[in-house]
Formats: sequence, structure tokens, C-alpha cells
Amino acid sequence: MTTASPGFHGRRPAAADSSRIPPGQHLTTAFPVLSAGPTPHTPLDEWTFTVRGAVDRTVSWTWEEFLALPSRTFTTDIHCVTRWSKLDTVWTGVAVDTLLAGLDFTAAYAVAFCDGGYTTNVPLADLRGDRAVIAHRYDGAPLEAEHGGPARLLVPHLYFWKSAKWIRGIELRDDDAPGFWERYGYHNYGDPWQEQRYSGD
Ligand SMILES: Nc1nc2c(c(=O)[nH]1)N[C@H]1C(S)=C(S)[C@@H](COP(=O)(O)O)O[C@H]1N2
Ligand SMILES: [Mo]
Repeated sequence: MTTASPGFHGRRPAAADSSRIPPGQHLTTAFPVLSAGPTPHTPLDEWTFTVRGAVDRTVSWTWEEFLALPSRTFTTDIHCVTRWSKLDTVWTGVAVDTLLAGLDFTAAYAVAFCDGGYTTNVPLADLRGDRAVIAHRYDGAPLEAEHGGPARLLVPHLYFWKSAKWIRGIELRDDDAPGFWERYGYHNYGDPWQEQRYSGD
């Protein structure tokens, strides 16, 4: 799964970086693709992003409307439960805060839903406070389909399975509802710094 060129194989993090690598993780410079099914290819003129569920009204954006929202570009580290971490990845996206602004809700939980049927649950607090974006660019270019394009959730402080590719919306909920991998024994929350890989960790 992890690919490394010979010169980088077994490369150790610089001392200054070791504090950025959660327990049980190793660095990769590659960008592995991990998908539970085929890559969907939804035409952009059929794509929408929807916030629905336990909220005062359902809101949707077309691709054009979504791209017109304010977005920000930032650098962050990502940590996959299969033990690779990648430092200093550069993303551009729309903050979930921006999508929730002006909506009235008391919901405490969210489920991201996607083309292809993948879901993942995240406490709503973890998607707010500028901690999560709907990313549509990676490293200065439109997000490639295999990495979740046209748009994916990015929640970099949780294991990367929470960063749902091909996201089409967020369902707000009063109760927590495990998503695809969470139902298959992955941890419900997935904090890489606590090594919350599997249920019971
Ligand atoms: N829709 C969808 N999102 C997904 C997945 C998936 O199978 N389908 N896999 C998850 C897992 S397990 C990981 S590790 C990351 C992988 O993202 P990448 O392929 O861009 O590295 O996406 C997450 N988001
Ligand atoms: Mo994963």
C-alpha cells in the first residue's frame, strides 16, 4: 500500500518533526489511495452539497454556488489508521462553519454522506470552530477523483477515514449514528493521538 522511493525508504522524521507523528504511525511522502469501492464520477452540473436532518431547513449549493463561497488554503498533517502519516499537505476548502452559518439547530452529531454510499460520523463540535473543511483543491490543483474530488471532507485532527471522499452533504443529528467503518469495528471517534483505531481502543 505505502510506496516509497529507495532513498526515502525507512526515512526517519527530522527531530523537529517527531512531535508531529502520532503513536504507531510512520511518515510517507507518497499519497496512498484508500477507497472501499469504485471511484464515483458525478458530473459537476449534477453535483450539490446539502445540509439536512435536525436543522430548521435543508440547504443546498450547486457546484458553482459552492465554489463561490469563501474558502481558505492551509497546510496540515494527515494520519491514516493503516499507520501512514503525511506532513504538510496543502488543501483549499470551504469551512464547515461557513456552510452552517445562519442555520438554526441544536444537533450535536453529524454524518457525512457521499456518492457511492460511504458515510462517517463525527461530533458536530469537531466539524466547527474552523476544524474541518469541504476541500476541493489539493496542493494547488483541483482535487483528483481518486482522492475524493470534486470535494471531500477534511477533518485532519481525526484519523483519515473520517475525511469522507466524494462528500455530498452533512446530516445533522440529535443522536450519534455510526458510519461505514465505525459499524465495521473502527473506533467511533478516531483520535490519532490517543490511538483510537478500533472500537475498544
Ligand atoms: N467516500 C469514501 N471516503 C473515504 C473512504 C472511502 O472508501 N470512501 N476511505 C477513507 C479512508 S479509510 C481513508 S484512509 C481516506 C483515504 O483518502 P485518500 O485515498 O485520499 O488517501 O479516505 C477516507 N474517505
Ligand atoms: Mo483508512
